[in-house]
Amino acid sequence: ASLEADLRHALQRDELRLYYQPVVDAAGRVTGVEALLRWQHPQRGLIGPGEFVPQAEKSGLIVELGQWVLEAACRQLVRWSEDADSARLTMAVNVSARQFRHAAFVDGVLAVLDRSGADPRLLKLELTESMLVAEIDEVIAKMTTLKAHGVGFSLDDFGTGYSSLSYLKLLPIDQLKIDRSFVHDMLLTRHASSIVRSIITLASSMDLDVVAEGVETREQWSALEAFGCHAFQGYLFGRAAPAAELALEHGKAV
Ligand code: G
Ligand code: G
Ligand code: MN
Ligand code: NA
Repeated sequence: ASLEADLRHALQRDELRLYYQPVVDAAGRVTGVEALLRWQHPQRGLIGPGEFVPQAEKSGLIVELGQWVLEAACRQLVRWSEDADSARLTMAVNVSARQFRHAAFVDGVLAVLDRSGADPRLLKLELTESMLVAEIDEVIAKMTTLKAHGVGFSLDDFGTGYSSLSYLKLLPIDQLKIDRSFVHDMLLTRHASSIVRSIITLASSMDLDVVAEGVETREQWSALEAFGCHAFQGYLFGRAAPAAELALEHGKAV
């Protein structure tokens, strides 16, 4: 069967899974997670999003798939809210371009929040720069409606796209996520190091939070900290894992 047909069945057969990667503060305490989609394929085993999200974008199935991700993420938020140790954890959810542009996107997010009872202030939607440049008025309108309900927005993979600073100013963004390619190179090249420093300075001057992605070493962690970054994600702190395997006590040091 084609991947497309398989993926459609995956939704019906409940083969999709959310894995969660921790986001930590300066002390290495978990403050939230990013939800990362996986497909538990009956024959092929665990499949990463790189192998099926682009295809789902092309076919339009991403709309349904993205809605499933939001549902599952919000249900998990509610489960965590029932335990004092995990009650304030934030949940970042990746949103694809086609999903965001869909006319029913805002209503879909609000419906999931309503049905699940999840706290909208704990939900952060990750958008990428490239999806925000076209039809900017509509983009701003959608973001503004969701923000009015408390939902936050991050710009994912920041620095790799095309966004101009004037767009950045127009968009009601809360957070920039420094792309992991810059973090990877920041102690190897001055070029990457100055890009990282510039993003942190930019975020600070625009009153945006900043998260460094792909932190793999203590040296990167310290350098980022010295530049003024106080939120981190990466293998140093933990890989994405099913909820049951995460050590998520709020305040637990790495
Ligand atoms: O988990 P992994 O590191 O393999 O993720 C690879 C890419 O897939 C990342 O760029 C991530 O943004 C994307 N991705 C992961 N989960 C989702 C999801 O639920 N929806 C969308 N649209 N993209 C996702
Ligand atoms: O594009 P996005 O940030 O949504 O994708 C997250 C991706 O980054 C996932 O595929 C995840 O597995 C990967 N990732 C997370 N932490 C690290 C890390 O420390 N190093 C590397 N190389 N990849 C990471
Ligand atoms: Mn992301
Ligand atoms: Na990213």
